[in-house]
Amino acid sequence: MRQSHQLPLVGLLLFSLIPRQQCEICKVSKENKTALKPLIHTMINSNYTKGIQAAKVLLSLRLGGFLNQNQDQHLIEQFILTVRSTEPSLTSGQLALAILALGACKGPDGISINYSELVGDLENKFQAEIKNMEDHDGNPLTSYYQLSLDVLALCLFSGNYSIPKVAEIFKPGNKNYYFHEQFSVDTGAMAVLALICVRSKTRGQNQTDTKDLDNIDNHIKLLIRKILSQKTENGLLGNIDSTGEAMQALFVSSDYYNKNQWVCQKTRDTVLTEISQGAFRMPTAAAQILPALMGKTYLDVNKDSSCVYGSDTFHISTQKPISVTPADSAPQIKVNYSVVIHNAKDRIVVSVADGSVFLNVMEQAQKENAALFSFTAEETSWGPYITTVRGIKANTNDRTYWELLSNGKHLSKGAGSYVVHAGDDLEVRWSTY
Ligand code: B12
Repeated sequence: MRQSHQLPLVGLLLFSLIPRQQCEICKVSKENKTALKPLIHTMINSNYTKGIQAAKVLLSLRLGGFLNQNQDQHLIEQFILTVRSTEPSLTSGQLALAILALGACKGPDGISINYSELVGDLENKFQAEIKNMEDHDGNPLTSYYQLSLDVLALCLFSGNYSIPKVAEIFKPGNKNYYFHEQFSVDTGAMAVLALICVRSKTRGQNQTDTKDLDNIDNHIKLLIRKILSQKTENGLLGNIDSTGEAMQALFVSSDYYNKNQWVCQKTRDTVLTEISQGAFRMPTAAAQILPALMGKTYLDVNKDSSCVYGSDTFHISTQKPISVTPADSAPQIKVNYSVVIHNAKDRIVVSVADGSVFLNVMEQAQKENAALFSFTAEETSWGPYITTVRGIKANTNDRTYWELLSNGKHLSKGAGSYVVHAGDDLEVRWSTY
């Protein structure tokens, strides 16, 4: 059931009667925009403006109007080439993000994009996800985060998808919203954005079964409830990296919860404090938080509306991002490192330079004993993702992966960004999510 918009009681200030969208209220003011500069610099001065990993960065910069026309033209031209050359090997969510980035707004004349071909390919990749779920105990080829991106892009770019199927698979109780039985706020937020899009496109359509639409309404309501239940004392939604997309989900779904359930200014102010303390150093992390701070959501993607170009010129670097590897002169620290497979634990103590990240420890251990500590990593939009350890490979069909822990605690950062401390007990554990 939907919340009704009740007028505030007599005595409240007149301006509170003016309906204002959450995104407008929460948007960073003009005077405070300089606070966002570190995010923009992180995104622009990274090699993530190249390759398929650029999709989220490009989407974010274009939605926020942070590029000038030349930069936009240059980046889009480069990105089209990337998409063309990699398209068959892209996952469904990567292709969906690429479509959202290319069609975020109407770019410079002279660039033509064949959306119908891309959308057709996405329809096929989405079908393959569903087929995989049917064949493998409900597990998609990738994740529900990606399936949500798929539905969002198909919905915004007039692709085909089945509304009854969407209503069926996006039930909030589905295991794919959970990792280790913990609700994934990122996944829930992306699903809300997709479902709100589907819901708004079907408003007033007679041919859609009202039962499916009621179910979708119910899913949105329950997902929002779950997202809000992950609100922390200081207003973050889930953790720092899920907050941006959760804010977007809450912006577009204000009809589904009571206004007093979320003080968006508190969330925004905590995020601004985090930025001033150096958070969001990774381009993808910066890209996920920026749209919400500009009062934008992925539902603002519109290929027919002209791009807004910023007057600021940001220098675009083609260099690799500054490496987190500490200087050779840094003092050495000792850390414990273990590979855990079921009940078997192989442990080693390694010395690494102070300031090293988890990955450096894994590399050192591999150097010292390749038989026990060999591993492989794959470059992703969040940095290196550990795919195999001792030849054992993560697999989405049986929901297995290599989990990273420090001192027994599940880490909320990856191997390439978690800075280790002397005496840490680091672990990669063969786990099921
Ligand atoms: C799905 C998912 C997973 C799945 C991935 C497998 C699958 N079924 O797809 C599982 C549950 C296995 C997983 C594991 C981890 N995850 Co995860 N994951 C996500 C989620 C919800 C969606 C990723 C996605 O599909 N993106 C869309 C596609 C199009 O982009 P992509 O770059 O091609 O996606 C790939 C990578 O994102 C990669 N991946 C997933 N998680 C992580 C984490 C890191 C650090 C890296 C480098 C890569 C990576 O898997 C995707 C498929 O290949 C994101 C949320 C988000 N906002 O992105 C969190 C998220 C990326 N994960 C996160 C973390 C911390 C982890 C772990 C490090 C947790 C841990 N302690 O072990 C591990 C990775 C360990 C390792 N082996 O390197 C954080 C990263 C934060 C950060 N600052 O680094 C995020 C942002 C969640 C959050 N809000 O905290 N994850």
